[in-house]
Amino acid sequence: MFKKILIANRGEIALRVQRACRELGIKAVVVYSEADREAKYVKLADEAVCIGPAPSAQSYLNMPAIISAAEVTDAEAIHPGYGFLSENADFAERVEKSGFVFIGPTPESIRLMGDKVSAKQAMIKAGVPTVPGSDGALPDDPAEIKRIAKAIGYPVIIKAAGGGGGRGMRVVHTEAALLHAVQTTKSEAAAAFNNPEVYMEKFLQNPRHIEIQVLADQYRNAVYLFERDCSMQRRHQKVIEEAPAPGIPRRLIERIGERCAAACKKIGYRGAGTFEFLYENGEFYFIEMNTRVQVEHPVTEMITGIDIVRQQILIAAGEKLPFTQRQIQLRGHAIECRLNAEDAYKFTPSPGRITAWHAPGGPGVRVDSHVYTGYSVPPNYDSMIGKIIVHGDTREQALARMRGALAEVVIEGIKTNVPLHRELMVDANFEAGGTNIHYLESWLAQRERG
Ligand code: MV4
Repeated sequence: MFKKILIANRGEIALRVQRACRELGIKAVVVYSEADREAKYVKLADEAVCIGPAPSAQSYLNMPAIISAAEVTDAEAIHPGYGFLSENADFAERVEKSGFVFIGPTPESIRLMGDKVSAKQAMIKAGVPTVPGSDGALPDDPAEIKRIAKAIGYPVIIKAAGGGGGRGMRVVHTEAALLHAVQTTKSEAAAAFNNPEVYMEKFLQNPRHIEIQVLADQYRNAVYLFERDCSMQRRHQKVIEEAPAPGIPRRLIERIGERCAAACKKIGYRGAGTFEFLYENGEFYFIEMNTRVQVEHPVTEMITGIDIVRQQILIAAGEKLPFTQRQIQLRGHAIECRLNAEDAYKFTPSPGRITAWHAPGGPGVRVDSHVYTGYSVPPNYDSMIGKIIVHGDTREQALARMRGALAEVVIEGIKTNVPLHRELMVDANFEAGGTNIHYLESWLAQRERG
């Protein structure tokens, strides 16, 4: 097993990875920017190395600085967390070329999934259902583009191969608007991702966002850890996640889960991963794969009892998965509310000093956060300051526990989205379960109108 790991991230995930290290008897080195000098995970770490000024480009995205920090501290492996360099294939490659273990998939897997056209083609080959669309990237010939759209049927969506997570997409409703939309998406993609390739899909109007968590080792063993429903989002930022997904038959989850695990084996995937699907009218359609640990991973940890970050580390150290699919049991229901330092309804960031922080507690309540009373939320990074995750035997119990946790939590000095969560947890449609990806935005618009 590793003796020392470097954590190339910040915030709550830096603390989460440290906790997994501590449990495994591994020393944790953190890197931090000048803006994070006073952060809790910096104080708690075994060693801490300042890697640059506040802007991410000069710190958490600074590959040479991070690799140097691993060299000077004698770390053996690097955990990238989520965001920042976590899905950067070049970083994974440089980490390994420098003699460290990258705690994640191979650079080849990251690259395969980073290009959404090659990801989709790999999934089709592996038998994972995808959204009907163009076979690979769109050709240049306008007549052919029109033919493809007509065959798919309007509305269609044009997506950049280099995009993902909602970046570089455009919906097209009519043939009259098609070619201009393709051209615009291509030029934007060339500028943003240095890759002008685009592809086309049938545009699904009211899907849910359901994702499947997987774990795979380097010996072609792979399992799925069920699903998460991440439909409650605004502008591609998830707000609430839960598992299991309300109302989806378990046999459908088993079928799609088996396909995901089989795909992992087929492509030689290793580590934790997430298959993102749109779910509409009882069907799953693959859209993207994330090759990192995700913000919402605790929801899955709560319903399976499996520590996903611990497994990432064990897999990277060359261990075999310690369980088979049939040993993985779904137990109860979990819900996560992301806590953001922002205005609850206007969503404007609200960095600054937290003058009071009281975390909720009690049975089935977990809080993953790096903040404390007196901590200053820096303005330089994502506004997420933590997550409340609850577990219950049933969805009703989990909901009751989340309502209780949100009633208990105290965060003063900055604005947070706690009031939004309190409202959503008593919303009749959320309570009923199964709302789609548009629900929150229309709920907010409705609320605005009064
Ligand atoms: C779609 C779609 C409808 N039809 N693809 C947005 C993020 C990126 N991961 C894929 N996205 C979408 N792709 C087809 N063919 C609707 C979305 C979408 C969405 C997906 C998941 C979660 C939230 C979303 C919000 C708006 C649009």
